[in-house]
Amino acid sequence: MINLSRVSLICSLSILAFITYGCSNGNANASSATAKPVNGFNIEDIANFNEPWAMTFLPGESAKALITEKGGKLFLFEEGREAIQIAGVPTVDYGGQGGLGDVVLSPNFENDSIVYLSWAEAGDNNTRGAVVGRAKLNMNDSNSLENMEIIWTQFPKVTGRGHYSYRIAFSPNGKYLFIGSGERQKFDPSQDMDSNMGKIVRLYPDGSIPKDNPFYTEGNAIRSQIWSLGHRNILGLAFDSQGQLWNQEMGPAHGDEVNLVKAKANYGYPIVSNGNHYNGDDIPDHSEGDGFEAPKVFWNPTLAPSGLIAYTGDMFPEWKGSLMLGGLAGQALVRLKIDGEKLTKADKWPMEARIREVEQGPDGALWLLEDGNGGKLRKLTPK
Ligand SMILES: [Ca+2]
Ligand SMILES: [Ca+2]
Repeated sequence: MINLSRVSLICSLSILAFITYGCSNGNANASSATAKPVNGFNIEDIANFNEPWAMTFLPGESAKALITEKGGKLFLFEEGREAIQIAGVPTVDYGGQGGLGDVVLSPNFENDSIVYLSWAEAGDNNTRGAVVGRAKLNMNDSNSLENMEIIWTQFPKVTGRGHYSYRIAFSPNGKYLFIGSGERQKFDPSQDMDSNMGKIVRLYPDGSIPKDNPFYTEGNAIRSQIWSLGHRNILGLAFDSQGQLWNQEMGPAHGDEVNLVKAKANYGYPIVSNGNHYNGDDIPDHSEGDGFEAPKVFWNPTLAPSGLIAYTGDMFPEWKGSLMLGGLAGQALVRLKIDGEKLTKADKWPMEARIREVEQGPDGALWLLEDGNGGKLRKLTPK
């Protein structure tokens, strides 16, 4: 359901596109771009998407990216051009928090053209679960995905449509694939070693399991995947330039976290959290010596974080080496400063919209995707 007043505002400079496309399918209309300075940077509105969820830039100097829409569409976006819909996306179980999720490139994309996607897959008896698949992106004679193969499945499939997480990140050397697997709003799976829910898993790019994973010797197909546990709803996963893996996750009522992810570490959910249950029931806060890894930063009240990158560009020199993430409920862009294993809150810019995804363009510009119908693709450059 599109909120017409909001969409007409967003599309005020591209009425024709609104009529033709419902202002949703990657309406990359250069004439609609507006630049207004906000807190030290200019923001240009570049295009609109329908419930955009994730974005990743392609190699090269032009701003060319793949963008997912939660309803199940994948677009090839190029600045100044109409976005092209990519065929061959698998059927997704759309609803609640699920549908089509993350998109990332193979570490060897320039040679193998392989793209990784995550989505919600329906199971039997009204159950569903996240999966990760990979396919070849053909941009030559067709714009389509070929030979899609599922390489990872969330286990078990459960009822409900929340907390899939399904964020994907490759290690800097390209050797390992990390997947954030949410606890599906079922609480206990985060501590249950016979489920890969509420975990971060570590695989090889083909989905096979590295023998040096921390629980590999327990000889169980699920345990052997697990890298870290005690997570809730992981909506951002990124390596920094020192090779450290960070995740952000939504806490229960407040207590959103950014964690430095380490092998075998237990991040405590649902036993400890700096938030509490939505029904008001207390969850003890993280405390020294409780046996759980405490977050490096947390938010109370909530930010409802979404998206996560480590900024490496030259366009905003003062952001170099920082984590950048969005806020959904918090409607903000956030910068966190990394100092070794320490993390501190540096900046929080109000964006007056739910921010779903953050990415760095090839020239170092920062790109944001807003959440929801007609969600704007916005480009930030220095003032
Ligand atoms: Ca991304
Ligand atoms: Ca608490």
